[in-house]
Amino acid sequence: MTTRLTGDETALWDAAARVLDANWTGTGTVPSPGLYPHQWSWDSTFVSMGLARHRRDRAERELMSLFRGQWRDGLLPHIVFNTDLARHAYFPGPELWHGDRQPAAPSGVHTSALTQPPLQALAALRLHECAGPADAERSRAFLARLYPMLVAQHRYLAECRDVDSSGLMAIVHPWESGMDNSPAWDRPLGALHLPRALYAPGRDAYSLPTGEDYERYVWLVTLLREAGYRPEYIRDAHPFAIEDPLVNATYLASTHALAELAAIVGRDPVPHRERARLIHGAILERLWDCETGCFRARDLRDGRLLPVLTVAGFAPLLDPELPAPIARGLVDLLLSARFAGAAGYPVPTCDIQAPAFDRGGYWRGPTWINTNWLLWHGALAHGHSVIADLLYGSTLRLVRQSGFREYFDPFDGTGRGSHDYSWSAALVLDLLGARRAPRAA
Ligand code: 2M8
Repeated sequence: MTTRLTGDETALWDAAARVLDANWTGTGTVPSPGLYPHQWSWDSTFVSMGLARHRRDRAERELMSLFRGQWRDGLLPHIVFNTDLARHAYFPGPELWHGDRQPAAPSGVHTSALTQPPLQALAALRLHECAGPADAERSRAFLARLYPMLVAQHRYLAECRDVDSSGLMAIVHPWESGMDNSPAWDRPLGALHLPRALYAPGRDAYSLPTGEDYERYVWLVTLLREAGYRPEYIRDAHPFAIEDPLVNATYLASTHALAELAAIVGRDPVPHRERARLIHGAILERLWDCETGCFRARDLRDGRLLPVLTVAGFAPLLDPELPAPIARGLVDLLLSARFAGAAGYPVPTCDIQAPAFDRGGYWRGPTWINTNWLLWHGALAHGHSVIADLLYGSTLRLVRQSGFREYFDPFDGTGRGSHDYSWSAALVLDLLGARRAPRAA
């Protein structure tokens, strides 16, 4: 695509690049310096997709910095801590995880012991696709270094997170979904049996006001930590084990990407293709709900689908082999008054008509740039240009109006959460870059 940016788009591009420059630490990019001062895995991965169009040298370093934290069993942690910061810079810091006592944890790097949507192979492939002829050889060499780490990450997911032997990966904590307080998690979180002592005397442990969510998050980490994060514990006993459509749609997209990367670096793509086929089938078989016409998360502890429709339910659009009638149905639901149809600034993260919907509630209603971006890709993959154009336009309108905020009110576009949020800036670079010729770093 050789379209030139307009003056307005050039200004937006420069503003986005400035945010990423300011949030660059020298080795990686923090999501936002005040609120999130460490490196987060899906944040950094989105950032690398934007940097691919701006500073590919930094995009490579971003991914490598993330993989510095990879555990010996392949787990790619969701946080790599900057230990130069004061202990109270962010809670929970390294002390919650006891990584230093885990034989599989890396030495000399402090990390969490959870993961996040596995988008890294997809990012690596996009990085390669964005490389000009002058960078082609260097890009191949980078992929050759990264490929074994990606394979180890995917092996961990297949061996340690396929809790129900279904082909899908399970998340064991809401933080792993990236959509921390999504209303989808209310039921499994509400069913947790927390020790009474964690609560102020006389309070009902099961009433789940928002303020108690944090105790439940920390309690889940405590259980995992005390079990040494063992896969057998995760499989047989951990009370939170969920197959989420967004997490698994990214897992599928990255598995496809891994097959392509294998071919590029001269390795065997077939095992990745086979795994992708398995994931594709299992998403349809286990997470598709024909009654609501949407994908829903499955709670492996009671075998039931979780009731609330969220933006995660549209993420299987990322699967290029999703049957066309299902893709069409998803687009209709997306355009309906439950999602984009009643929001001036789509896509809200939760069904507007659900009682749990909260226009300012973090992952309970606001619009986020990363979920819009994922759906934009999904819509493009299925040739649904009307919804793709709607997502493209409304995402740029949000940042033009309110800046690179963390999330946005879906009705009036008011910016919320932190300012100068990295993935909001990075994905705008990618959106703008998708419609113009690459420019030199
Ligand atoms: C939020 O999650 C962290 C915990 O991992 C938090 O609430 O402190 C989520 O929005 C998550 O998706 C994101 O990766 C992280 C950093 O931006 O913040």
